[in-house]
Amino acid sequence: MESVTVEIRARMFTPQHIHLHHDRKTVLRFRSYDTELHTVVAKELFLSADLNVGGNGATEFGPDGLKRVIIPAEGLIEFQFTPARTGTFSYLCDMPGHNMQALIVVE
Ligand SMILES: [Cu+2]
Repeated sequence: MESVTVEIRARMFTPQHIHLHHDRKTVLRFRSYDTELHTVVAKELFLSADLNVGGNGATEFGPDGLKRVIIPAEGLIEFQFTPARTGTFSYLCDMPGHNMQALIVVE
């Protein structure tokens, strides 16, 4: 099982690029140190057939399935999934005014 943590501080995802492996079970955590809400919108990741979302976030669903996960202030969310495709995928926080984006590289 691969385990990766992305930290959120001052409206920034750190690190900006993470590397995951195709077909390897993965736990991807987002830990926020900010005192405001953030979200994770990660379309490619959300398509994973075996996706499980844990932690203290709030999931929001649209017609196409999971739309975003809201991370509370100083919260932690966790995605368990198996990357099904290689490639470079961007994700973002879609809170108004937040200019937060980063990359997942699956090799
Ligand atoms: Cu944000």
